[in-house]
Amino acid sequence: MGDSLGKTITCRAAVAWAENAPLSIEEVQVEPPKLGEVRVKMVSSGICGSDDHVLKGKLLMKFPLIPGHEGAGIVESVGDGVSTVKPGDKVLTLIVPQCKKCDSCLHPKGNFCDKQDILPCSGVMLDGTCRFSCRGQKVYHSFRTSTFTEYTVVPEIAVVKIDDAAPMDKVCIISCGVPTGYGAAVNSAKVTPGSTCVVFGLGGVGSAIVMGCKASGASRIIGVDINEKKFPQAKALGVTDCLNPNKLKKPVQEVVMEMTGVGVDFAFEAIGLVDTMIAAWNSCNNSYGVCLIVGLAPADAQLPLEAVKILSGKTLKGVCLGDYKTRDCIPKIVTDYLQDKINIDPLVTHQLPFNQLHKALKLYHAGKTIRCVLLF
Ligand code: COD
Ligand code: ZN
Repeated sequence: MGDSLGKTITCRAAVAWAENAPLSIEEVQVEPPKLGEVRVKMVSSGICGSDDHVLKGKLLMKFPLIPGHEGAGIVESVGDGVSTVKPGDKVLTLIVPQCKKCDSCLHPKGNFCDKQDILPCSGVMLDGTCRFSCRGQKVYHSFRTSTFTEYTVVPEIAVVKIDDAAPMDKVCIISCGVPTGYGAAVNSAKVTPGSTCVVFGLGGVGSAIVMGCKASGASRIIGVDINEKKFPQAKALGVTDCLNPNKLKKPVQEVVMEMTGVGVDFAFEAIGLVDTMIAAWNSCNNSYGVCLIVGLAPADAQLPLEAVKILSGKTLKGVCLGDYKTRDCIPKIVTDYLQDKINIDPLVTHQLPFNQLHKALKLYHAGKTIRCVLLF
């Protein structure tokens, strides 16, 4: 620690120079943290579907940038005014911060803090500047987290201390995938015992949704994915019926309706596509069904629904990070994991050293991973 204090650190990071360009591992400069900021030495980072959206340019982010948001690390140093974490603390980075001051943070039900950098993405820290540079050029942040780097700088409000006993090679997924999915089921939808559920998308987030539905006592969990390689793992987590929309003779929502007779109690969309959002909505029971949109749609997409159908009583709800107030709730999920109240291990299917990032992305794109964790 000591030596780097207050100085710029040169380290390795993955830089996306442009959308759809391959990531390149570069030497980057990481400035010291400014007022209210924290510099973190990364230990692990998951590869989340949202990172893929970023790299494909679906979120209108500024390039070059350092991607990644699902991170676990150790605080290297803190800027002035930082009081909630100190050097040496184990922390998770938070794509949705908790400033504890904005309307959303102060409202009992809100969690989408005003200070998030998702909608829209500025790519800069809260003071409007960047902490990264590479080859003399400014490099933008993604979601003010940027975890595909040996060191990153994040706002204090976007980082939280976790239990000292946390296994750092796995808990990074509790930074995003686990609360996003598991939380959508147990905290946001509050899936009820004996209920029927459908989960669109069986990636890392969809799998965590399945775990949450199962933990809540759902009696039937229908899993939908176009990649059948996801089915065995999904079944192991609690999916009772698997559907591949590409192999069905009818639209998937019609098949779900036939299977259940009345439509599901809870439908979850964890892909981020308009068509699957509509299919999830139309899979719900008309009277009491609840449809949760977990996936982030492309920046300019519209969601057309038959307006008349909303009258019958069903609910459409968006949810980000499981509706959890992140700094208050995420450390508790880590503690629950340490106490065997939730098992995230089946979600971490692959672990690779950071310098094998390209292999990790290949595995992700081949649909072979639930979560691949990069280790620094
Ligand atoms: N029909 C069915 N399944 C599909 C289709 C389709 N047309 N297209 C893709 N799929 C499947 C894929 O085969 C894959 O199994 C799955 O959908 C997507 O999984 P991953 O592993 O690529 O992605 P995840 O699970 O890591 O993330 C998915 C999200 C949509 C949740 C994520 O990308 C997202 O949009 N997150 C934003 C929402 C949010 O709350 N974010 C918080 C921080 S990420
Ligand atoms: Zn994520």
